[in-house]
Amino acid sequence: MTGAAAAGPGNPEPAAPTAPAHRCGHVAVVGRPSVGKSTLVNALVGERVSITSKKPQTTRHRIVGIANAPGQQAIYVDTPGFQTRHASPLNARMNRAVREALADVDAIVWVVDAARLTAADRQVLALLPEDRPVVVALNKIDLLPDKSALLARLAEIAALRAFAALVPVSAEKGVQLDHLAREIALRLPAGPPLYGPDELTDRDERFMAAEFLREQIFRRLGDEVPYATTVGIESFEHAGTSRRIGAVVWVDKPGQRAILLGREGETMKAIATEARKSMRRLFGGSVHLDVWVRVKKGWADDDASLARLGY
Ligand SMILES: Nc1nc2c(ncn2[C@@H]2O[C@H](COP(=O)(O)OP(=O)(O)OP(=O)(O)O)[C@@H](O)[C@H]2O)c(=O)[nH]1
Ligand SMILES: [Mg+2]
Repeated sequence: MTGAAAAGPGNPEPAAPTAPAHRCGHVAVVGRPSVGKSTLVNALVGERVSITSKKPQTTRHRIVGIANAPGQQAIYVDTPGFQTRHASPLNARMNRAVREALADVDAIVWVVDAARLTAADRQVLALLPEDRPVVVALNKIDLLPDKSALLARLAEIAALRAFAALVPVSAEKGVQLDHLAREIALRLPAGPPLYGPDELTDRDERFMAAEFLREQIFRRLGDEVPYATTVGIESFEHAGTSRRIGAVVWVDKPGQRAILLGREGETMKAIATEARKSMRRLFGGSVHLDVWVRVKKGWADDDASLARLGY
């Protein structure tokens, strides 16, 4: 007969497996465009490290956001929405950033819209390595009129693969994020923190300044100009707690420059004002921001030009 002998004097209880003293790992956040990946990373980090907008393909780079909790550090890797429809040099680079982010992470958060699962979602799932734990975040549950539909969606997704966990959340409203963070933490390996306690992202202030400008362009302008735009930082002076930043917004055509500037420069002024607020919040201290809009035809059309612009 097998079975453990009773614990007692001279027959000590076997040591229970102890939880590691500290956990730390990289967690890729992936999904099709606009499902709320960056909103989720910001909510988990507790600070806006990745820009967001209603328009698909807002995120163009791999961006790290760091979340510390007692005994653990989760290093979230936000990624561009995986593009399945339009082939362009920029999209190819963005998809490459997704594939590279997946290559060396300890766990994956696959973000889907709780309202629907599309062919594009399934294509993203097919990219996810089978040997890594995948936690599914069913996002935007605040928008579901009929909560019973969620049960059917959970069953539909659970049938696709053996997932580590499925968690309905609202990244925007902060619903069930603790639960999601706990499920993720269980999948982090033992290890010391890789970032200091005050670090929020792996990106520097120059990058964040350019991103906050791009965010306002995505949020404020119609369907053409944001996709024809990139931002470069020409100068960044840091003295004490104040920063003096010179930025150039590059567009593809003169007509787009006119739209960005707006009547008497009003549109650009509003964009710069809002972007500066985000910079002040993240950097602390004062920010003086000068922005110029310039035309560079075909900036997104070839690899050499994209590489020069930091893609
Ligand atoms: N109602 C609601 N809106 C959300 C939620 N999460 C994100 N959104 C909104 O969805 C839109 C897209 O969010 P993003 O975080 O930019 O999405 P993304 O997946 O990073 O998009 P790309 O970077 O373009 O792939 C934004 O307008 C967000 O405010 C949510 O939980 N509820
Ligand atoms: Mg994003």
